[in-house]
Amino acid sequence: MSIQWFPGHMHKARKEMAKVLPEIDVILEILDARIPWSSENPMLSDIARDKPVLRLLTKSDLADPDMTAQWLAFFSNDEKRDALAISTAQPSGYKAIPMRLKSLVSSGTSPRMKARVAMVVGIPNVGKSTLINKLTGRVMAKTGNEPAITKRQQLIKLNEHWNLRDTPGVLWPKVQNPASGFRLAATGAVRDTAMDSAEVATHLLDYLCTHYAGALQRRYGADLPLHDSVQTLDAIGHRRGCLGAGALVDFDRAGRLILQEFRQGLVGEISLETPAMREQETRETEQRLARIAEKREQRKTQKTEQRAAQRSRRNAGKRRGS
Ligand SMILES: Nc1nc2c(ncn2[C@@H]2O[C@H](COP(=O)(O)OP(=O)(O)O)[C@@H](O)[C@H]2O)c(=O)[nH]1
Ligand SMILES: [Mg+2]
Repeated sequence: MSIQWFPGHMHKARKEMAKVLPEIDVILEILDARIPWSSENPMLSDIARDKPVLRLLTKSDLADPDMTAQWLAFFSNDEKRDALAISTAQPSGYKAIPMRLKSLVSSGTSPRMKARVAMVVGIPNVGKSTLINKLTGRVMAKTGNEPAITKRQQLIKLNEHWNLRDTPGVLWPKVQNPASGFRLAATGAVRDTAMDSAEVATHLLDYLCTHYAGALQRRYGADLPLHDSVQTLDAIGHRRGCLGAGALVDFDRAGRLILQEFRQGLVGEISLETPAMREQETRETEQRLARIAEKREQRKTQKTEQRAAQRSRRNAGKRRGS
């Protein structure tokens, strides 16, 4: 199943989110520990400005523990923001959630009669249903390795002080940023059938050859070529027998094999983003947008000047003619 995000869907999701926000005490923002930047929904931070947020880095069993530690430090930088790594492989992370929720809202409030509400927010397939099921110890929400199968839920009781609420509507990831698009495809967050497996795999290999060369060589052979990702893919295809006509490597099959092994964690504990990359890409995007705005401004000024020049030529012509 593939999901596409259209402006109409995005507008509707934003409206639904804005409607429920006043009743929410804490946002539980679920991010993929391997891509905490690209798996963010870009609208959330501007509409939920003053809400306390507990960020949960899911699937941390698949991520690089050093990078996860960097992200946790990056995300827990003030009293309204906290972050925790969780994974189905380690229940201790889930168990810490109620305490963390409590400390995010405890400052200066008197005991309440009503239970508080934490809203579980995240892009499709990031692990929202799995989290809800783990927290409640029951199967409340369907899970699956396919996006958007969560049934609309109302409130689910976590304990006597807290209720959980699922995301209203479907949230999109950073689809506008091309580099994010490839990372989302590599992790399986978006299953865009229009995206070529070999291309996604070579993008992934570009990153792995530079940052996780050891892990690649352990998996696919110590003499694996690492200087050019197309050659790396070719070599892996040969070694794994992903061959097509004329005993040549079938790049599509080789690409699918690598993506599958990466998603299952067979290549190793790997993260595709760091806080430094987030800063840099944000800066680059801002600079790009600023340059576009500047060009637009320049064109507007040029047009105004051209029109004024035409007008004065016309007026001069009229004066000569009269
Ligand atoms: N390896 C790993 N897989 C997970 C973890 N949490 C969820 N998943 C898998 O991710 C997929 C999507 O999970 P789901 O809860 O349905 O995501 P949702 O669409 O956000 O509700 C499922 O195949 C889950 O088994 C985790 O901590 N580790
Ligand atoms: Mg779900």
